[in-house]
Amino acid sequence: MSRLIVISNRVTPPAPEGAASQGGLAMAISAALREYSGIWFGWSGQSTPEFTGTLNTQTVNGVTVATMDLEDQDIEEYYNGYANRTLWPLFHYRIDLTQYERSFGEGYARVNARFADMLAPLIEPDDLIWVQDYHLIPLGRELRARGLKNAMGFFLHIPWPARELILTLPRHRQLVESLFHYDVVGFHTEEWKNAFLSYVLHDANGMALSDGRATAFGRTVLPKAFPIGIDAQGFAALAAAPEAQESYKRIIESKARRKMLLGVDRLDYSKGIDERLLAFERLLSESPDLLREIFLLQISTYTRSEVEAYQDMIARLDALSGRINGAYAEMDWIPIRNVHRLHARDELAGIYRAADVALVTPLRDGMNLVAKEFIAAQDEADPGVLVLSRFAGAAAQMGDALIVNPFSQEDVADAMRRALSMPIEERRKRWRTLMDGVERDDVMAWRDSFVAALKEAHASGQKRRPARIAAARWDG
Ligand code: GDG
Repeated sequence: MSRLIVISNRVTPPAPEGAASQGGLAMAISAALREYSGIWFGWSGQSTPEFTGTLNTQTVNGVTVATMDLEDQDIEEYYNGYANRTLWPLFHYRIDLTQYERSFGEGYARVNARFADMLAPLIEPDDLIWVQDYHLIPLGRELRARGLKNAMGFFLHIPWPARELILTLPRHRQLVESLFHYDVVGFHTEEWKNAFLSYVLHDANGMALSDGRATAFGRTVLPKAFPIGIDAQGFAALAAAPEAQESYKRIIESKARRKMLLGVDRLDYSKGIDERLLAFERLLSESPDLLREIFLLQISTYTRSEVEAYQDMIARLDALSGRINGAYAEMDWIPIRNVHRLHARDELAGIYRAADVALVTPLRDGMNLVAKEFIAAQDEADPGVLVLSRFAGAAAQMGDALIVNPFSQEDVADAMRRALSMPIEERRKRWRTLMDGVERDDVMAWRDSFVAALKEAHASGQKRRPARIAAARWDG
């Protein structure tokens, strides 16, 4: 069997079940690699004064991880710069927050070349190469330039933006052209795939072929939707396990028979947390009967706190929840519990299970795994209700949630009211359909369908690759 080589920006070695360190992507990659022997390659998360080119290799829980440290300038320009100050806001429709600096583009190109230099010697001819996410779009091109002819796929975990937005990026052509060095380019949804095709057709003079492939820049690629899932059975078992029972019981006790609405997000402007709090405030002001009867537990964990947009957001969120609490709290009731602490995974599973309503209301989100985890964690006899933004990739699969427009406070407040009073039969019926989907389209299905498409696209051998690939420039 071919080895699977997975490359992502950060590598977090597979942690024991229930550990806090594993986010959605890390869980997905660990699951993918456990089946296939292979390597998970990427940045260690550590900095070094000068790049040494040293590779650290270890095998944890049957998965071999190979990491390298990056120097401070790399981290600033590539990670905090091009990835988190340019591509992340732009791809989440926030051109108001997007910074276009030439030095960021240079750092992005330099680090992608470093990844390729370190990785290329580890690759064997039969290996399947699977590159993850927006940090590493040019990596396939860099590997091809070093002579690799392997099956090579790329998966984008965030939305692909409308063409009007991507045109604001200096050197957008180079970015898109890089994607044509892969055999397969995966997106979470048809919507993101179609946005990519729209650029290819209108701005790259390309064509969509009847078999699903697209051609442009003299190359052919298969763009395809592969909606990511979670380890549904594993998560459901975790939520029912004794460790999760502890947090479940603590919440049930502290609810004091009130109903709990729950938000769980990485603290990020794309997640629509401010807008959610404002919608909750609206609910409180419009429904006096609900005062003292409900509360919102908002868990927002810090990420990327080096970037100014995130520091501003933390201050805004704390001020907003403080203001709402100040206006509505009573001596024995607080409407918003604003929590920034990171919870262990089993603790989180228990919290999901104790919630009556989950508010997953991002303004733009590639997929959103919290929506799926919430469903998997429910007690089927008494399941909670999912309120889900139509701008999350998950909405394409989870039509039995209460779908809302997160930009409309009225819409979200109405959905909260409806969720809080939904009869048990309707809750069970909606949950059953949602759970069937979460179980069917789980993370194993995601991995298997991507790997199968990659093998097939590569074997079809239609691609004509030039013998030499000129170095790309990213300093626009
Ligand atoms: C990107 C895309 C796409 C959160 N708080 C805690 C904690 N979490 C975990 C959740 C979930 C993960 O973090 C967040 O995953 P999301 O999918 O919601 O969002 P992103 O991190 O933005 O992920 C997204 C995803 O990639 C996969 O393709 O769905 O659209 O933006 O798993 O549970 N985990 C623990 N403690 C916490 O306090 N242990």
